[in-house]
Amino acid sequence: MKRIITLQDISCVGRCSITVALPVISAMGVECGILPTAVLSTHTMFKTFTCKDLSDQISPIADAWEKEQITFDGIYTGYLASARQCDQVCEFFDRFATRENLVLVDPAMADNGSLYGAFDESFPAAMAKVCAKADIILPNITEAALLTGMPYKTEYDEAYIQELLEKLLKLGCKTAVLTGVSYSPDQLGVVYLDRDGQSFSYFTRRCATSYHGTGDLYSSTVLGGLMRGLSLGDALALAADFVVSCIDATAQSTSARWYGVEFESQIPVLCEMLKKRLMK
Ligand code: PXL
Repeated sequence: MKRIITLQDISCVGRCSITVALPVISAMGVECGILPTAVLSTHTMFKTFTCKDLSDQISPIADAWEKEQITFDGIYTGYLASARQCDQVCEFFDRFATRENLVLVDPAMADNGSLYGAFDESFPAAMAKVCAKADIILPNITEAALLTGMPYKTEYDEAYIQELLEKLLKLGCKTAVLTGVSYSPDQLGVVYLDRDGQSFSYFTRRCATSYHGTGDLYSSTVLGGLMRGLSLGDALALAADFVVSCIDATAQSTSARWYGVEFESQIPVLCEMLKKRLMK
């Protein structure tokens, strides 16, 4: 069984980061180790939250793993709490990334044109250094604009997306995947470009409501799919279909949108979708 390590926060309530990555990646048949970078009462979209920074734990934990010769088939990072943590994650890559394993970075820091509340304007430059060391990065359009210095647009054409992707590759990563791309009101999808000039896109119908945490759900599913041997295109498509199915399942719920999507009921659907793609 493949083993991955994910470095991101634990938001105790609110379905994001580790509370999404762990169940989803495990359900996909991949061992999911965690390195919690901070513990928050909830994610930062709640009005009141606590945050205990665990930066001082990253290096001793890494030391212990190195001594035990623990290795990972994948390293997956999400929300990081500070610029210092971005530097620590870069050091972690230097120690644990190899030619054989996969480094996937979701630069979870912004959406809908603005940075998350906990960050200041210097943060994207720190996250860009993390992206530089990745095999695959998965920003949304807001994050891509902040990482590249390009303007953020809500109305755009294929040339804008292509330019964003090319500038993302210039950060140093091998493959850039843009999420939340839409060329028509009823569709939403992903587009990728890699260093060899290969590209791919996949679109689903656009759901009426958006929920917090779907980015984390998406990235976790992509990583799980890749670890199970799917091609990047198949993993991206599987993750998109799964997120749509989770949003559909949540649409009847009266729970507020910032509690995330009810992915729990869709885990059997995910396993079925994965099985079908593996048999293709
Ligand atoms: O879903 C991304 C995320 C993860 N962790 C924390 C967050 C957010 C987004 O707001 O606040 C703590």
